[in-house]
Amino acid sequence: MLQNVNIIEGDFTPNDDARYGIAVARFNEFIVESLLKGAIDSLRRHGVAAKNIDVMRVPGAYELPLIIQKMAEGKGDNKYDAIIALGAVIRGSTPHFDYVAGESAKGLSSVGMQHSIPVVNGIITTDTIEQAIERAGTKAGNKGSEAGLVAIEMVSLLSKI
Ligand code: INI
Repeated sequence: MLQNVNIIEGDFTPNDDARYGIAVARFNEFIVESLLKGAIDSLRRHGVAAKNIDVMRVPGAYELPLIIQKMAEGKGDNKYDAIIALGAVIRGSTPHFDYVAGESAKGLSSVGMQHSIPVVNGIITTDTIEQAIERAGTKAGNKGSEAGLVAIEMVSLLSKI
């Protein structure tokens, strides 16, 4: 069925010029620092030079969309080909979980669409701290590493269309 069609997809071949921004929330730092390590590790292992990765820190996940919007507006040397948002919103420790989680996810997708740039959602939302630990480099992998891979694939795909 797929014979003779043109399939266009991204790959993980490094693009020497691509620049990646990572915006990281400090809230739940213990978890989020593992996501950050994972994201940087993914990018570096796939050939992205350290000088092409910028990390910006914000207080909490709720602040991520604004800083990512500023990053997406960057031009020249401050232009990013993809931006990764990293944070951890844990229901157990916040009464306004739904608000913080919902608003940050909505904000990220709106910036991505507005600027036609991949904004990768690496904000984990869990019921418990244990689940967050599982997604930050233990049983359930590292969502930061996955976000790094998604960013590379999307930069590659966008360069082909
Ligand atoms: N920010 C998070 O990144 N994760 C959380 O779990 C969280 N909790 O628990 O409330 C959280 N709150 C802070 C929020 O992101 C803002 O920094 C704050 O509301 C100030 O705007």
